[in-house]
Amino acid sequence: MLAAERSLYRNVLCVYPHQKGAPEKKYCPPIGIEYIAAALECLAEKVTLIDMRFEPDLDKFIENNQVDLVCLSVCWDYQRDAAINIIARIPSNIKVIVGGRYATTYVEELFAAIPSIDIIVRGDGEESIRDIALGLSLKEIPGISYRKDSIIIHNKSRDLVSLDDKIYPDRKLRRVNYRLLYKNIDLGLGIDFISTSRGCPYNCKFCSFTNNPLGQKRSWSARSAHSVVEELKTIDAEFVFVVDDNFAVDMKRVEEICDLIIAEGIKKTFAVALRLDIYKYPQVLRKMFAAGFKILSIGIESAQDKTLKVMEKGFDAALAKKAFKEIRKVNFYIHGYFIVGCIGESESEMLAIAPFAKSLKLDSISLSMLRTEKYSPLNEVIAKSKGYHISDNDMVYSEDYSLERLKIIRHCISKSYYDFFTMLRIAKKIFTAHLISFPRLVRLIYILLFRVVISRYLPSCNRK
Ligand code: B12
Repeated sequence: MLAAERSLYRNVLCVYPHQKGAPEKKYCPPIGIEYIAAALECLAEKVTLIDMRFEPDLDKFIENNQVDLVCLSVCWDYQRDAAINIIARIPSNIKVIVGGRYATTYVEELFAAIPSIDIIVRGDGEESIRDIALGLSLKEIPGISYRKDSIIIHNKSRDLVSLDDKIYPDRKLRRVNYRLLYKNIDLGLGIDFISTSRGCPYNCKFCSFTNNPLGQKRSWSARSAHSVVEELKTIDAEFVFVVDDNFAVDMKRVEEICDLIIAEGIKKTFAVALRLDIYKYPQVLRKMFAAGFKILSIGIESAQDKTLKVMEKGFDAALAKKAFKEIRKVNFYIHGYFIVGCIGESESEMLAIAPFAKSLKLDSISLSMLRTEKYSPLNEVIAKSKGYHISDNDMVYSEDYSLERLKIIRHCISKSYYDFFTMLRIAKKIFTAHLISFPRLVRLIYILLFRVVISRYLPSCNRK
């Protein structure tokens, strides 16, 4: 920070909004707003970070702290109502800035629903919040929408810049220890998120990884290996979920990260999402495993070559088999993503997911319904496909397969995949891949057996 750089705002409250009843995942640290807090930290005198899932009473922070700026993150649709209620209680002399994926997609709607929002930051927020805090004239700041008198001004979108190696969440601002939960039962494991890159250079038709929520094409951009490992050193949790859309684009960077982790003696278990193309780099795979990258999530999407072709996935079923044969030579826990209801697929073609996933010898799978977004390239495919429609909540269905029918098919695939032997394999893999340390594993088994099983069969034990 230059000595002259001071925020217009002295005392900032960064808030992850929540209200009772919203279907939140309490084990997920809100790193979006933490990035904003990190960008403001070197400019303002005081930055306080509140996760309302754990500290629901925001009033006390506003009353006692002489706050002059409140920043709220609205990432999911279910945070909208919380944001409305929270902002209504914020005194009008305090500036209110909102950002996040939902806010970016529904700018007009949020301004209309919440008269006291001053500014909405669209897309990535670090640069824009910094410009606002430094007092740049609003009309000069790209990527924001704001109220002027009674009209809403939308500035042009911000060009997507390379990631800043210096800005990442400051764990010292956290007032919460995030823990892995199963149905709100603490499984005894610390969890954290890290974002090492944004975007994906591929152009799969069903996916919006190459776009930000504004539909802007985003090229893959990454932090240096050194910056990633510096951040890792500030993380206590032993389980780290890398939130990158595609972690393994630049193999040299992946190797550098692994080398640094090993050299620094950092011992954690990482989960990453990447493409199956990684099979071409056996030495990188071995190094990743040695550095703790033990859980790989890989999108396969469909068992049908025709679908993989239309979706422009870049591989067919035969190549997927070859790739997983190679990847499985290292003892990773492999999670596969599939989509139920891909365009043009019949019920039997969808049901083929379970045997196909078994033939790939995946450890676990998740089955999403096909869904689109305002700027997804999938919209173009749907428009050309007769009989296909988009529901109010952006799910794709057809005249042959309603959403209800697709959910039943999904249930059948899941039931057929997760049989006794698959569950046994999962348990064995957790053990043999050392996904968690032995004492933690014993503790986990204890918690699962005594707390989960007993609370399920003896519900009265849980009653207050
Ligand atoms: C962790 C995660 C989850 C977690 C949930 C987290 C939670 N709290 O609920 C789990 C695994 C449960 C999950 C589930 C789902 N997810 Co998800 N998930 C993610 C993931 C991997 C990371 C999110 C993250 O931390 N990003 C990193 C931070 C830094 O980015 P950010 O939050 O957007 O913050 C930036 C800006 O938004 C902005 N900003 C944010 N807040 C604020 C506030 C202010 C004041 C300002 C100025 C700026 C600002 O600045 C930040 C820094 O630049 C993203 C992919 C990704 N790489 O982002 C997908 C993603 C968010 N998920 C997605 C989807 C579709 C889903 C599901 C619907 C999938 C499904 N089929 O079921 C479900 C829905 C779950 C739900 N909550 O309802 C999509 C959302 C698409 C969209 N535009 O809405 C994403 C983007 C993946 C993708 N590209 O398709 N998900």
